[in-house]
Amino acid sequence: MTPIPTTTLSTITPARASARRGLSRALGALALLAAAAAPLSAEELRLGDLVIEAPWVRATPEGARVAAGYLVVRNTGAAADRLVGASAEIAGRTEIHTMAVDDKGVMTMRPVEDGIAIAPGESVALKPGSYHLMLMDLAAPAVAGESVAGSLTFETAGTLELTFPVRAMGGMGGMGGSNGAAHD
Ligand SMILES: [Cu+2]
Repeated sequence: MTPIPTTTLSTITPARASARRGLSRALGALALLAAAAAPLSAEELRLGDLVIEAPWVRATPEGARVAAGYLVVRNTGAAADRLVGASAEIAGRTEIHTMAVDDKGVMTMRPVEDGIAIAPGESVALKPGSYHLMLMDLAAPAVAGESVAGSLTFETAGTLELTFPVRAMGGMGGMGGSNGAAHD
């Protein structure tokens, strides 16, 4: 007679290990949920690979003809882009300006020719004393505490509609006081 083989049933139940994996998966999912639930800043906006942060417009005195707008653009992509245009509801037209010291040592501002380049991985700040949006031919003042609807247009990413909170900030940076004297 052939001997009956003794079958060894030493299979280890994987239940315990699988339970542990399940728990860590659940914890991971919870962490993801928590991250997703954290609200983005109301003043941070995304357009393709670009992140637009902290847009604002400086409040203008009564009768002012121009106002300045500021923001930061961060390029999280692998290709360069350019800020080439902007608009604001209170302005007849909006230009992109740069400030520089001329050969007489006077701080002046002028429109940038080909927009502002934003290299991949870099961010560019439009800020007092530097690049800024120039809201021209104002139809209404920029009032602190209110906001101004507008748009930004980028060469590659396209156009983003956004609102600029209006803030009364000090006159430093060459844009206060005789606000707009350098413009016609
Ligand atoms: Cu300007």
